[in-house]
Amino acid sequence: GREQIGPQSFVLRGFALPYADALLQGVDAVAAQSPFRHMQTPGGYTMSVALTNCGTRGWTSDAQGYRYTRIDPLSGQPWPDLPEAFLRLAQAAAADAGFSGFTPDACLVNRYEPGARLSLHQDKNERDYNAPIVSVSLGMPALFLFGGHARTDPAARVALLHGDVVVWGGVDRLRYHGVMPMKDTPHSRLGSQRINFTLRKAG
Ligand code: MD5
Ligand code: FE
Repeated sequence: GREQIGPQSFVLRGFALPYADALLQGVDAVAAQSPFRHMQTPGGYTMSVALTNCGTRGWTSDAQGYRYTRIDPLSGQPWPDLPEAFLRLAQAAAADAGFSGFTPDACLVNRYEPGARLSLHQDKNERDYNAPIVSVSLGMPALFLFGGHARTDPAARVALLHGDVVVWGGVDRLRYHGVMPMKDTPHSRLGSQRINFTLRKAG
């Protein structure tokens, strides 16, 4: 089913389930080339979420700030190619939510272990806010926080489960959002981890 959580945001429950095997193979292939790592924030903290990227651009954080790069600073090589299954899923989900012709060039892959969280933030490092962002959740369930356009606006809580896909676009694209600290509710396939990857048009 398709749940509307904002004027231009939709949860597509279970949309990724038919692709799950291919998606997890893709995550493994990406991580073999560009391993998951805990990045530093500009404020001097270490992120509790581990991340990697694929596509022609990848999101990175260090003492200098947040930005997209073509080279993985850990491997010194370009980020791995976007797996075919990621692209097909993203385009199908975007079209389902009313955004046809989505051409992502970046994919940020987050890995959550118990206790990991993502504090409220906006995604503002992409060049073009007209393109949507497609998010795919695999493994342990998460409580997603969906806020407003001001940090202090109240946030709705949305449970995101294995196989759920969310599409954010238009007026919802710059809303504050985050992920509550992860509980340890092991998943049959992925154990005590949650993988979330987001397809974006960054360049
Ligand atoms: C996650 N990741 O569950 C989330 C899913 C991130 C991040 O937030 O930046 O890696 S993506 C949620 C998202 C993206 C873009 C816009 C909005 C939400 N939004 O307007 O609420 O690991
Ligand atoms: Fe975000």
